[in-house]
Amino acid sequence: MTGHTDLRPTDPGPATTWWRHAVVYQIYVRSFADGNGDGIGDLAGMTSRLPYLRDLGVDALWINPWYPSPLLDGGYDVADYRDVDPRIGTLAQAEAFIAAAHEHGIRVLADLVPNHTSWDHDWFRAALAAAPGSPERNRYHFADGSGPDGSLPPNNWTSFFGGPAWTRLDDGQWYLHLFDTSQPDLNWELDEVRAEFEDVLRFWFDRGIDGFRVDVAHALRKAPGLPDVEPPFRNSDPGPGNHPYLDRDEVHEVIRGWRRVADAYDDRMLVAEASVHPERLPDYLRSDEYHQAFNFEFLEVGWRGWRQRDTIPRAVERATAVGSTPTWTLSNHDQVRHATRFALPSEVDAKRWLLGGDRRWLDEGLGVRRARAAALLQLALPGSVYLYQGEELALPEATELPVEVLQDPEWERSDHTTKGRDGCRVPVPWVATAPSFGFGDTDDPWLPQPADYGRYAVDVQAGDPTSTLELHRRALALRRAHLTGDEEVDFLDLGRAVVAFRRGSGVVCVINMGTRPVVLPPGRLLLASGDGPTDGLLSPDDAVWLLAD
Ligand code: TEU
Ligand code: CA
Repeated sequence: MTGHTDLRPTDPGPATTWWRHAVVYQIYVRSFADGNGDGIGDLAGMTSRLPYLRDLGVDALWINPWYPSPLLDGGYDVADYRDVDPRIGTLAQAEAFIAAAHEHGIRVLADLVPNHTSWDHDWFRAALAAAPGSPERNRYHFADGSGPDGSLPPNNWTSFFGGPAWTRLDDGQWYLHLFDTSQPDLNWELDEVRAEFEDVLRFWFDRGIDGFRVDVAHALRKAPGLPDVEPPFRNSDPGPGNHPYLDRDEVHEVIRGWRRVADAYDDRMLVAEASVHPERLPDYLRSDEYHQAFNFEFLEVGWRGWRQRDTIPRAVERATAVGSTPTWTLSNHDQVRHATRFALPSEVDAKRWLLGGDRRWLDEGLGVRRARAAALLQLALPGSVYLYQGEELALPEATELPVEVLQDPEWERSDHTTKGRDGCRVPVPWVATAPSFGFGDTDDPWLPQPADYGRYAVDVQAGDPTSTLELHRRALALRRAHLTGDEEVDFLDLGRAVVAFRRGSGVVCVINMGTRPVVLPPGRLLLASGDGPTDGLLSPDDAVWLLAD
């Protein structure tokens, strides 16, 4: 590697706002850090770890729901949108946490869950106490059953977690829940519902929240009359448009209302969790709608270079065409951690494999190596990166959780055909030799950690230049200095399973997802995920950042 060109300095310019190229770190509150030793992560723990997050170099945090909740779906069953669950802390602590994060130069996104409430929410309790046809019931989707005696569900919709999307009450009526029975869907036809959520946004914006990740952003509006799902549509699959409950055009009216609320404040942002067809995603990013949306195609394609070569440039094009920036995510609290997905042969469905799959297929070392390479890929691309807690440690999935400890409603609702998502939600290891690996002063965290999680602990990795944590720290620092000043990217063709591109500053990223070494373009080595190139060749499962001649 020879030659030297000066890096162009970062100049964000006045029109550039922070979220366009942020690194956002996702905190799954219950599993991040436990401040009081009761086995559940909390605000005290999060606050104590702010220096760690600042040193890592992230720009913002996305906090999974912290609201009062019976926790029947990990807090995505919200009982009160204007408070904090007592197990997590108090509202005053949340405000103090937001302020402390700001002092560390870190912004904070909260999680908005508008499709459904918990069955413990005041509105749903009032609906249960009220009569069929009442205004209280009209805030949700209550309906009479079908069949001669109404004993069949009103339609054929199914829950994302398995089973019918309807539950029957003693008085004979049914209510709709696209997720768990404990998560009744709200009726977004009502102005009252819209006004309520706009007010919730203001409530948190007034307390300093910098934006929201919006849960199941594509499911709010349902077709009038709640018709059956019929071919070509399928349940839980948004399809090409006009699906009875997914990705309906009416949903965009709701979004515009939220955007007006956000725009009344300075510099706030909204990011959509909308699992829609990639070609429909730009509609969510119009200038009066979301600022950004998650790009799940990148996550789903995963370690398949020949496909990423197409999907990555298209994601860039789609986002930039509507004035947004692309986003990159490899893991979150709903997915098998990618260090484990990448450790399995690409044809294996990792989620299914968790339940009784052949353990010999797993190559943990390969998973770590690829996770490191993929980190350099996503952190070099233009746009924002959403990291999931533990990903900076190459933390693998907890693959051996005994079924007795599973908490995800998917396990029961799927009739035990999937283990669900608990394996990616196991508490983070901070200290290799402490109780619960330093998660908290407890031997009994809410989910058990694998016996060997200490190998990945923060204290083991910190200061070790070969660790995945230090790789992330260096990559984030280099990114901040050289990769966020503009959104330019030119894709290079270096082979069938190779993703390669040059950024405006002159930084070139190459990742080899194939099986043969790749000839690198000339340039000075800035960062390598593995041992770095030999004789100008990049090995399979490795990535580098070069400074082009
Ligand atoms: O997930 C929405 C979603 O699309 C799910 O179908 C997801 O793909 C599924 O959980 C995978 O098994 C969001 C949240 O991220 C998730 O944690 C919640 O359970 C869900 O909404 C309901 O609020
Ligand atoms: Ca706690």
